Amino acid sequence: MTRSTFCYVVVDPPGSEIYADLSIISSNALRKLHPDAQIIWLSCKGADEFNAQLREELSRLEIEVRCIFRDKRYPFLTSRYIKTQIRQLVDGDFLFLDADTLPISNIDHLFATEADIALAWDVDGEPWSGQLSRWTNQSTYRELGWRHHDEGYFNSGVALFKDTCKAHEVGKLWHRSWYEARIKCGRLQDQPSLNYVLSCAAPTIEVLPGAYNAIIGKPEEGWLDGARIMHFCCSNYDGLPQEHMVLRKLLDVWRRDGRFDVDTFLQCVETESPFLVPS
Ligand SMILES: [Mn+2]
Repeated sequence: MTRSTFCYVVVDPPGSEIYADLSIISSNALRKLHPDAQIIWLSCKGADEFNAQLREELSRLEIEVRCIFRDKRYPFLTSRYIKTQIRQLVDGDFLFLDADTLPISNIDHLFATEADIALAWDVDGEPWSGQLSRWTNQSTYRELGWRHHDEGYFNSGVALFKDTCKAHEVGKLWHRSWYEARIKCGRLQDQPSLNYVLSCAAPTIEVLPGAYNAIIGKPEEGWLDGARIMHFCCSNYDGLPQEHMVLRKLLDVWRRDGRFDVDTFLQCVETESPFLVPS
């Protein structure tokens, strides 16, 4: 049996390692749930350029770091530049995970899908944040004459790409369309272009239950039932998980002690709740 492959794009603002820290936490969770998985970080630096604490953990967790190109000046742009090319940069089937995700259950079965791509819906309905609302992306769609999938708008924080012709076509078009939106509308986000491409390239899509991309703060009920991958959407909070969240404690302990707080993680696995259990 082949090993499952999981990928992150890790690009930090100058002087910060917030996304590296979040990615190391998510990767630690993955390693607990998937001891044999291949974990790849795509970055704008090599493994030896992270701080000593991260370097040690990268090596302990056997994470492969690939430096795609070196440019630390425009982190938001660079991370999307890499993320939108991910299908071309990684071989075989893989699951992409945002740095601010936390898997809390083995998810190997996702790879068995017959579809080209698997991903979950984004927030639907009323706009409530710049990144997540379909509504706030409408100007980009209008300006470029784009449309999105008839049934809704997907979140790109958890996305399975199979090694199929159609998935590769989506990958190429995604990067090209993202580039077009950047040049013509100054739009740097990767979700508008991905949603456009999913509607026009028409890959087969497995719509994952929301539990595989349990977006914390989602205003709908039921989003955490049987959660398997939590998505804390930290970019809405300047990169930092909110105080009362499990991910914040995992981050604080990692930064303070240089270790993955297994007890807090296991509590989260057990309770399927993003909130810290009161002590
Ligand atoms: Mn995210």
